[in-house]
Order: sequence, then C-alpha cells, then structure tokens
Amino acid sequence: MLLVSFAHNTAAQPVPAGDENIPYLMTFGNRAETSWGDDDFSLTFFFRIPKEYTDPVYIRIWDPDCGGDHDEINGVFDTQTTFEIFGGEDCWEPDDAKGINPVGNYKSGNLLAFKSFGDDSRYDNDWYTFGPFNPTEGEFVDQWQGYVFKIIVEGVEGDDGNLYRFFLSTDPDNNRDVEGGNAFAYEYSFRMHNNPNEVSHIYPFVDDRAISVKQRNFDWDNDGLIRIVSVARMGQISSVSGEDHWSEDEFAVLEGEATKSLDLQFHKKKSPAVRNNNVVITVQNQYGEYMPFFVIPIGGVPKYKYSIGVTPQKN
Ligand SMILES: [Ca+2]
Ligand SMILES: [Ca+2]
Ligand SMILES: [Ca+2]
Ligand SMILES: [Ca+2]
Repeated sequence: MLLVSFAHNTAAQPVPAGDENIPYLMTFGNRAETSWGDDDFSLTFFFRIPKEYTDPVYIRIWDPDCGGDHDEINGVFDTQTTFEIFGGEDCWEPDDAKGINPVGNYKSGNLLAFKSFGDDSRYDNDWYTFGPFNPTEGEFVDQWQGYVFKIIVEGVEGDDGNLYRFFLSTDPDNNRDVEGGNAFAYEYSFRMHNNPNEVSHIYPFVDDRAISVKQRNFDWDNDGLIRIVSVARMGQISSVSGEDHWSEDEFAVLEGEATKSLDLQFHKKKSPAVRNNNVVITVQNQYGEYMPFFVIPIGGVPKYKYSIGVTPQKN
C-alpha cells in the first residue's frame, strides 16, 4: 500500500487553506433551490492528525451562524445548520463516508460533538470551538499515517446560504496549528471570490491506481474556466457548468502525475463579474472512486516541468 508523505506539511491549517484561496465553505438550508449553488445541502470534511501528535486538538468554526455578516440571505434568515463531529472506528473507512451524497451510512463512526446554529449574533463573524478531542478518539488510518475525524455540516431548515470556515487548532481560544495536520474532502462546496482577478484552487491527490481522472462541477454559472496544472500539464482547459447543472470532463493521468497532487485552478470570468457564485466540485478515478482534496496539497503545489512532456502513464 502507498504510504503518503506529509513531511512538508508545516503550514497553517485554516480550511480552506492559504494555497487554495477559497473564501468560504458553503452549505444552504434544505429548502433552498439548488440553483443557488448547493446540490445537496450537506458538506463533509475530514481532519488528519499525525500519529506522532498526542495532545488534545480542537475543531474551530468561523461564522457558524446563518445571519448577519458573510451569509447569503434568501428572503429572511430562517436557516438552521447542524455541525456534527465524528470519530472512532469506521468514521472514514466505509464507502458511504467517502461518497459525495448524504445517503446510506455516511454518518458512520462515533458522534463526538454536535451543535445547531441559526441566526445568532453570538456566533456571527466569530468562532465556535468543538473539543478538546484526544487524537486517538479519531479513526487510525494507516494510509494517512494518522487519526482522522469527520465533520458533517447540513442545512436542516430554511433556504439561506451559510458561509463558514474551519481551523484545526491546539488551542480552544486561538488558531494554533497542529504540526503536520491536514484536512481533506471528496466534495468541495464553496463560494468563489467576487473579485474576478482572484484565482482559487483545489488539489486532488492522484494515487498510484488512478489512470484517468474525471472532474465534475455544479452550478458554475459559466464563471470563467477551469485550468489543470501538474508536473506534466501546463494548463489544460477543462469544462465548467452553467446554472443548476453538472458538467464533467475526463482525462488520462500522465507520466509523473501519480502520487502527487493536481492543481485545479478556477479562473473567473473578467466581465461581467459573477458575484456570490456558489459551486460544488468532485474528482473521481476510473473506478468511480472519489479522490481526496487535501487543503495542504500532498507533495506541495505542483509546478509544470517542461522536460516531463505529455506521455500517458504506463501502468
Ligand atoms: Ca430564508
Ligand atoms: Ca454570519
Ligand atoms: Ca455563516
Ligand atoms: Ca453558482
């Protein structure tokens, strides 16, 4: 089995992280139309704590309320959003947990903490902290050489958009990195920047079994284009969706790309600028398995190397 090196992961752990340049994660109330940009009103993220780390950790949520600043109103703010933290055996391992739809046994593992937020000024533009959690309360995953926790965010009432961020911290009151920590998801639901000059990124990890990659994106509102960069790819243009539907693009893994991350770059349309654009993206391999996006890319941000060229990978 492939063991992944997280050795370079010394950067900070906001989620989304700095290299992603994604302003907010996004989850709408379950009475919203999907044309607002959320396909299923459910977001799952995983946190990875390196096995060497033994002190308590905290999962902090910025702006967990749906009201006041940052959030997207639809009529009046009447949305409830639940945040649930899972650990224990089977928190990550079952297929339903690694899927992209809130179906089956996706809430697997032990429920460690839970809170529901409405329109509440106490948590507006401020932090709420879950924890402390002992790292061994997570699920030990050999492949990731660490303990994994899961957070599921769901809009259980209303029709407004909750925008928020996470931070994996060693401190309940401040954002302090867990050295070597990381976070990953199989489906990314997020808000794009309003400024058309900003470029956002996600970094799907290509394991050693992948020979092809399919990206699917939802409700992109034809906002610019997606470019794929890797050690072997200079900026291949991939398809974006229009309003309220999925588009997809499948391409072969090239030599040099396995066991590294791809850089999917989201270049916004310059004019007219698309504002408040909520989108969803997933990436699968040829088996239909969803590929994880680590917020701190495994192997670092990939840079195109001219000498590698474009040769399909030999498997
Ligand atoms: Ca509303
Ligand atoms: Ca708010
Ligand atoms: Ca919010
Ligand atoms: Ca959209």
